[in-house]
Amino acid sequence: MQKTVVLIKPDGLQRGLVGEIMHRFERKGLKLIGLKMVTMTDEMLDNWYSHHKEKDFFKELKKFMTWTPVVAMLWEGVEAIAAVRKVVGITKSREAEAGSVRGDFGMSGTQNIIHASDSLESAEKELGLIFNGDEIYDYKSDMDKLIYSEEEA
Ligand code: FUP
Repeated sequence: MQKTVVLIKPDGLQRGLVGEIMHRFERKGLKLIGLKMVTMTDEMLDNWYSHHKEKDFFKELKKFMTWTPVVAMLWEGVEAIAAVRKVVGITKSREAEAGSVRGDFGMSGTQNIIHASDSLESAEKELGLIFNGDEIYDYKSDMDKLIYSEEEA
């Protein structure tokens, strides 16, 4: 099973969307294995968004991401990284598909409510930046029997 990191960004937290967003992942059939609030630091953000360091929006992005704490979640499931990205929607919220979190709740390409890991590499990196080993919960959910066939699970 894959693990993937989701952040509810400062706009999502302040707009009271935390419960709504978590509910969507729960109903999708993903398993919550980590959850905390985090104040992102300059250092974390330089690392997190290292691929955007040279972009002209980088300073604004960092300011936005430190506006308030974020809610960090770790979700687990079969091919969870791609599945979660579909729930999240594309970067520019006003063009994101209706039914996705960004498509349903946002208009901005910067203040876009939510982050989700986009590859195995980024999931591993982001997990390491946010969660300590003892904050990741390994438990058996009987729900998996309802969500997946035996072969898939
Ligand atoms: P995503 O994976 O959809 O979050 O998108 P990216 O990794 O490309 O971008 C990370 C974050 O940078 C976005 F969520 C918001 C910010 N960003 C901008 O502010 N302007 C841009 O043109 C592109 C990204």
